[in-house]
Amino acid sequence: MKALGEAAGESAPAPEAESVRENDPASGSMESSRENADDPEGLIDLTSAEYKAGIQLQDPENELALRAMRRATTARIGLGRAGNRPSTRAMLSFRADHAMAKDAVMKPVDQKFLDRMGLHTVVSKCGDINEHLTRPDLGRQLTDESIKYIEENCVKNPQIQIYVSDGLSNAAIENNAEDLLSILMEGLKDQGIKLGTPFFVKYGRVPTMDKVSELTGAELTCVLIGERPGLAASDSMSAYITYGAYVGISESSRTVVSNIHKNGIQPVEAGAYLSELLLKILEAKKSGVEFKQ
Ligand code: B12
Repeated sequence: MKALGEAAGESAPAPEAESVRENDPASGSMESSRENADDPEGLIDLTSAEYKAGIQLQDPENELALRAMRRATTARIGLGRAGNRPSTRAMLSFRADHAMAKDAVMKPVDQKFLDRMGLHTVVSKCGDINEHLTRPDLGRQLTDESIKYIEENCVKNPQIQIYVSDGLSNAAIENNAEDLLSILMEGLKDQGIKLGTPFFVKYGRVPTMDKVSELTGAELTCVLIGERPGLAASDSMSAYITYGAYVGISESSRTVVSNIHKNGIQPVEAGAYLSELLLKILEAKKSGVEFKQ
């Protein structure tokens, strides 16, 4: 009761307000919750990196060590508990991440985004998102109409064919492809590389690139594709690269650069790295396990 009285007093600061977690969005203090409830602009984004870097445990034995551990991993550690249940904050954060992951898979890539990028859409043999999720074999094949489009409209026999595909995360494409693709294409053009016509494959899987390679006659093919979302990142994109790809080529012939997103490899940085990597693979005339970086 004494502590309560002091905390409520006008001159005495509340013990919670003096703690090092005063400005920590993840501190879980009643003070910050109240502030946010009054000010909708100040609502905490439970999925943000800033929130996740904070700690939620009320009285950690070694706060510095716990902070260091939380910064070192995206795993859900040091969440605390309410009795034998997760705290409300931990539960809400989990559900928010899960919702982001579901949205990333289920929502289609925004057509406005594709228009802005100037990417024409071709489609795999999957008729809808449920078929895309349950029939990876159909996701690896293109419809006759898509094949015709590529044959009639795309640059033939490029040295490098780059294209974009939703894969398993539309958010990955919307958040990363624009920055990366422009840097990558510019970098390769500057080196005098003959580039293929970029386009977008809806409901695509990684090995769809083998068909694209056959259709365009590309020496080297690179797909920017959405990774299966997890609870740490729902908008992570990968670049899969195959030299001399054909339908049925072994997976070990691919090189992959994964985890391209705002809290992983930054898309601009990945664009610069990839343009160098593609040139090296082109020169070596091999990709995947045979290619030594
Ligand atoms: C799902 C997954 C798998 C699944 C793929 C099956 C499937 N369709 O779901 C399984 C369990 C088989 C798998 C196996 C392996 N994987 Co894996 N996998 C992933 C994961 C979690 C998501 C991939 C994804 O979303 N792809 C996009 C969708 C649209 O592709 P898809 O067409 O449905 O599926 C294809 C790709 O997933 C691809 N694939 C999956 N893993 C790998 C790894 C390599 C090196 C290559 C070339 C291709 C590849 O194979 C699938 C079939 O064609 C990523 C993590 C990440 N952050 O990306 C790791 C990841 C890509 N895998 C990795 C590794 C190391 C492997 C293995 C080499 C592990 C091993 N030692 O055996 C094998 C290689 C498999 C292969 N195809 O050659 C690493 C690659 C690291 C790197 N930069 O080289 C990653 C990044 C995980 C990690 N952080 O270490 N994987």
